[in-house]
Amino acid sequence: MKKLSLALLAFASLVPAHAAMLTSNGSLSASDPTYNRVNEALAHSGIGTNVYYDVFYFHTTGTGSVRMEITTGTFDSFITLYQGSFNAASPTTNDVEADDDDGVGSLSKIIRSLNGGNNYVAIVTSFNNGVTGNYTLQVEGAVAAGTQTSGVPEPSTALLAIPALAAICLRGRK
Ligand SMILES: [Ca+2]
Ligand SMILES: [Ca+2]
Repeated sequence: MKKLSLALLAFASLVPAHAAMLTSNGSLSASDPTYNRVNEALAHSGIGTNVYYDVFYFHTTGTGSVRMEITTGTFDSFITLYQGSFNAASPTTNDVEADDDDGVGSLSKIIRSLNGGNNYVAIVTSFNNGVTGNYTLQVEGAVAAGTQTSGVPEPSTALLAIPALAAICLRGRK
């Protein structure tokens, strides 16, 4: 019993103190703004030239790996990570990484080590133009929900923080 407790304590000390999972159930709809998304090479896409998009803000509470994933979706999703701020009129400014299909099926996932204390913006959109549908976005790591930091026209959809420590422990993720 004592050994088990010590082992748990030792393991718990390896988990980042502020590990959290932010979850948002959202949708791309005809009332969302559109823009010309980037491609995975972070250049202007010649395909997704007029895609609906949603904006999510978060900041890092520590340095470490962060997973940004569309875990459920009714369409071929595309996600882009920006550091600092996002401007739909200049989508190649501040873009850090973009992904089309690294998640399940045609869904998107980015896993990237991020420095603590920075503001980030995740843009959820579609691969093709004119696509609408529901999705779930998860952002997991040393993160906290952020607020709008620049003159982005669309209000941020709320990210809900769900205590993820137990889930992280159970799964033994890094
Ligand atoms: Ca939306
Ligand atoms: Ca995709």
